[in-house]
Amino acid sequence: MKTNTALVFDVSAIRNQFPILHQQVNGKPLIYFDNAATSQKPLAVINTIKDYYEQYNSNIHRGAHYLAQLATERYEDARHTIASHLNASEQEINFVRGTTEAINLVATSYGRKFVSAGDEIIVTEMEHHSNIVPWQMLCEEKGATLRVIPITDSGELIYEEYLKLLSEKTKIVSVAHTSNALGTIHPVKEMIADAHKYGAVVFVDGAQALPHSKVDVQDLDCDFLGFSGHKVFAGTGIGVLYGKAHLLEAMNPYMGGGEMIKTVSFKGTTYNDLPYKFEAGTPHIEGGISLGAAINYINQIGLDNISSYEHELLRYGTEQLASVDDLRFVGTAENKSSVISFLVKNIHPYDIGVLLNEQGIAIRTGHHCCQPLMDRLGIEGTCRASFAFYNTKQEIDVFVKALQRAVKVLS
Ligand code: C6P
Repeated sequence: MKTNTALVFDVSAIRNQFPILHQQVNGKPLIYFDNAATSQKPLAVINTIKDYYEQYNSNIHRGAHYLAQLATERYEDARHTIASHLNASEQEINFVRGTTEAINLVATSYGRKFVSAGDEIIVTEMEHHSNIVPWQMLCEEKGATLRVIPITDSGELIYEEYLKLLSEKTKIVSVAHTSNALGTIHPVKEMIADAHKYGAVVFVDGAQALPHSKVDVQDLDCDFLGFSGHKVFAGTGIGVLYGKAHLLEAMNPYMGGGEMIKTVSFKGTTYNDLPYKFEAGTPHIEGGISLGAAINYINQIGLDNISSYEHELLRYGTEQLASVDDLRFVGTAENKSSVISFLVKNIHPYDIGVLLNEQGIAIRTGHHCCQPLMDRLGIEGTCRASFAFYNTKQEIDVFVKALQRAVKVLS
């Protein structure tokens, strides 16, 4: 069936940009449905990393020579690309290792300074561990309290409960834009506006949003946002913390070292301007440059095209999986991204994962680093298929047949 999206979206041309997809696993063509864990990399990213090491590897910001200047220019160009992509300014874009580090940075540098005993921090019941544990650590240190927004059985926030939790005591609200385990897209813009009524700052965990949709930090009016490069078609070990400049200015540095200082003496040290204040030491140079390349790549395809194509994959995948006997979807929120979590009968998700792998299909099984969510749902884990724009309906057909075979063997 040709949809308007299919007309503008040449998936086979796109797949040709991803060399890893063209291989056999266990004698079958690889079907990669583990994109929420990490996405595959296009040639635009692979070649950027290769070019860096072949042509201009050098340390940045501190060299008079040609290679250092070129590497610095490319690194700062990438920051510019990311800033424009998020509708932020360059000084608000801090390179970090990933979402986990972005959250820890804010919990440490903002939290230690601005959260005190008796204050409250709000998260949701379906957060990734990395959006729970840093706040728990902060609460423990400061004598603050972590509050949790409950969810419905279908995996949506109970908004009235969120409103009840908000108060003058609320200092930070930290919420995933999109749940990695269920795919639920939260009403973050509304949540931010409500938190701001009480003077709280809001951290948006953008790990599962950036690969699939346009995120505009000014439109959201979020105070902080973090995301991971490896989920957005760049390499591992690089990510971004966005913060409003006046908040970043008010925060203490996260790590001390080279690059984050203006002057150092034994009498005292002065810190560098944003964003360097939060970038101590030699950074992940080719990581940052390749993240810029990845963002340019997805913008060339167009995030609106990506969203509507993936939405169709989600619709089709959900429809096809519904035909599998005794399959139960976990997370059926109205507003979802291209993640499908499910269970079949009483079969352990891991066993399904192993049998699918034998047929060349990569899905993820387990608690997806969301143990409190699994506890709330009364399950140990799920099978999770997560799609990217290089996946196809044909792959979904093969996956559903393979799942049926696996279920037969395991029943
Ligand atoms: N989720 C998944 O399979 P890092 O590890 O820092 O790149 O990202 C952590 C993280 C934070 N928030 C959300 C919503 C996430 O999905 C993740 C990573 C992977 O779902 C690995 S558990």
